[in-house]
Amino acid sequence: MTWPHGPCVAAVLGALLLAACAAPPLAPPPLTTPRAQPAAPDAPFTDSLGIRFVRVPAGEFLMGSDESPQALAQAFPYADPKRLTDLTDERPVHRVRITRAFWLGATEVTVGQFQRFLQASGYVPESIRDGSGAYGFNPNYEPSRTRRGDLFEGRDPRYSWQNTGFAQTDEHPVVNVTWNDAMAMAQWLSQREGVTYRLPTEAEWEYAARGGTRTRYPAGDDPDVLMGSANTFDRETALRWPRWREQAGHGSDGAPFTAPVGSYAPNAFGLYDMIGNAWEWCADWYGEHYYAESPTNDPPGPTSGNVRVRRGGSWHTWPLYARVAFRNWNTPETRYVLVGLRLLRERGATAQTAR
Ligand SMILES: [Ca+2]
Ligand SMILES: [Ca+2]
Repeated sequence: MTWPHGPCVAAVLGALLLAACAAPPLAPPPLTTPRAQPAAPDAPFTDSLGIRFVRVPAGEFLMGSDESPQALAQAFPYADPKRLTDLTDERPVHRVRITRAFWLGATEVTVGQFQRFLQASGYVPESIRDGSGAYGFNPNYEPSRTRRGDLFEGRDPRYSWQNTGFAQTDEHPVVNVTWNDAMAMAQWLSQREGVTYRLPTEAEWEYAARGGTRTRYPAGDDPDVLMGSANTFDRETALRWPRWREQAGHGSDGAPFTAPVGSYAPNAFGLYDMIGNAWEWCADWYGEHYYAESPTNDPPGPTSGNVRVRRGGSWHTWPLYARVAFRNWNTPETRYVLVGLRLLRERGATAQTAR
């Protein structure tokens, strides 16, 4: 489950010296030999940290949702009616044009990729740098006995990107990372590889997640489609949070906590886990009324704000909030056990840097 607000709790870039390798002079190729060209410039590739990127083409889509509270109540009978009327920031549905193709991480950034970033850059994540830690799962923790009533134990210095309280391999999505951490990773990669890495805008994120669909989820309208297509709050997860078992998906999706990235089928663009697993930070400031004033072409989000957008839901998100149009946000220094990131790499990457 996820509250619309989530926890609102309060970049240093490392330097990398790349050794320049002086290549021996090459003889000019014979005239009959074509110049070396990437065989398929738009084919997926893997960057220097091992992040696999796929090409998302330019295009148009209808952003947002105008479903009525009545329609939502039919699909989500256990939802609090008040919450169904609170979703006005998804309106109006409006046409958005993504004018440039871009590369997007096929998966969320993994624990292993984030660790390689830290090792190569010297960057220290915010939860460690400020000493206050992050959030984690403790089976003995009881939310109702705490002042905040938060779903997870924290903040606590024992928790960080390295310790969530449940098992995380190098292939699981990194969580407990702040928006500032995400930006630091993107900026460091940009410097290292000479091309722009960044977070997707909210519009780019929804366009990529929909993959041409207009349904509640990329796999369809019925909340039950989540059980085979995404890692959300299922019956297994609800065993640990029985208070919200009625909100859970109708079955098991195979993962009570995070799942290794790419465990479920990709969408039409070849992107995995856009819905569920870990929330994904977006570049934008959050604007509740932004959709009414959004430009059509490449909307960048509001010019100022207090909180940053996150999208897609997580392993702990109820089906209502795992809808592709749902919007959520947190302060840039928030670190939470449900929130990770996915990176965007702008086009212009050369074959030499793409491996
Ligand atoms: Ca699950
Ligand atoms: Ca996700």
